[in-house]
Amino acid sequence: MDIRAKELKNESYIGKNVSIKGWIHRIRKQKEKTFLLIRDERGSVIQCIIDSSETNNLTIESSLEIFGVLQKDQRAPEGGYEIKANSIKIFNIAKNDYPIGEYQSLDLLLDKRHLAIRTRRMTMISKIRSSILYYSRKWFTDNDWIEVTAPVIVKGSVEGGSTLFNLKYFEDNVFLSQSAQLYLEAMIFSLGPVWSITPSFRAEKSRTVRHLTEFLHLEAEAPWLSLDDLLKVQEELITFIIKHIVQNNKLELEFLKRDISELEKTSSPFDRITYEKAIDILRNREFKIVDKEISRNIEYGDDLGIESERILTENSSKPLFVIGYPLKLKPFYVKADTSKEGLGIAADLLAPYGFGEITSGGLREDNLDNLEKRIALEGLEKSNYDWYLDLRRYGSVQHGGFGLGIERLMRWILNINDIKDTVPFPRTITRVSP
Ligand code: AMO
Repeated sequence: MDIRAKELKNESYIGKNVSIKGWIHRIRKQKEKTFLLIRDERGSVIQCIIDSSETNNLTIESSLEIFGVLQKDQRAPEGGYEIKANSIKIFNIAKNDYPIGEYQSLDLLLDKRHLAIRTRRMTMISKIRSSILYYSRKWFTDNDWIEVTAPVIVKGSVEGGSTLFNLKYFEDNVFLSQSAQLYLEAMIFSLGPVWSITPSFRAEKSRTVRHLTEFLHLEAEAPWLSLDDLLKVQEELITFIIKHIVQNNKLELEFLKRDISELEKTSSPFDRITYEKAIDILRNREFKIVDKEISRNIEYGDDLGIESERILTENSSKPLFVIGYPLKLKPFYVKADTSKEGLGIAADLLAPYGFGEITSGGLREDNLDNLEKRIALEGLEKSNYDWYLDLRRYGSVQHGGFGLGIERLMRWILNINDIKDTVPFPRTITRVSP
């Protein structure tokens, strides 16, 4: 009987002939007996005991199939089950210099990422990543949003020129997409509420624990909604994802030592404050920013950054919407709030416990003249946005959407500090390999 370790650890198999395929995760040789910890293809482990005479050439990460009888022994790790082996079939004897061990520098683990992803921690993280994608898709499908895809090779910037990656495209110069938003906006006219999940690219020059140069971007856009509707969509989506992760990924969360009670506090509605209130809180805390190499108190008009966002949510257990940023801090497409001079109808969502921004969104400028002015004001090349302006020329309607960084969401859900750990092959300013 060939099944995975997790299913094998079951009373009903005790005394039966079983087999397991996998890799040698750990090996402990004694004179007569050798204890192998076998890791199966899903990252579960089971101890196998085998005569030492059979194991002379076995090395860490060798792949094999073990045949034997399942027995119970309290001393066996992770559940007290083990296989008393009577024969093995070898697929590959690994070279004996496997570079990943218990204590490694972070750099080596990243250099050898193609092997380091075999660690059980990375397996658990990847399984939760898969669940997050699954439940995102499920929420949108259940709520009648249509999944679309947008091109990644584009002519115009969405989120400002400073983080654009140039790409030589035959005789032309084009960019890697920073966001699918403008294309999603085009699709709401024939599909209504749409969403997509695509990689976005940002030439982020700073090294931080929350920036990648390539990240997975979940984006949604819908016609005729208000900012409040949009915040509700985000609340529902995120609470749905978390509720199901807590229910269905218990093993992984436990392995990662995630405090589930913290996640269970995520419920709608999330907290909300205005941008002005956020600045007031920070001013009361005498929060300083460095501006042209001079440190000064934060003021209205300043952007929020990693540290200020951390302060705003470090003691909260619920996510926090910061609403109504100054237009000058936001890209050209943000709709101006006619009731509040200089402010945009936009909101960022900050994760609790200081994890910082995980989504950004709002209503889009739907008036052609205003949008043309904003494009000119930002010094953008109008011809690259002519197609986008058509959306305002032909049947423009109030609409809005948001973008959520999957890796940012994972940092919070998994309580992981460094965003690189949320993705199997991270891309940063200094790393494009493996
Ligand atoms: P923004 O640029 O704020 O807005 O991005 C949206 C969300 O994407 C994530 N994110 C990142 N994640 C990892 N590494 C990065 N370098 C990175 N940059 C952004 C964050 C962020 O909240 N089009 C707008 C959204 C909209 O209004 O619909 C946009 O892209 O989680």
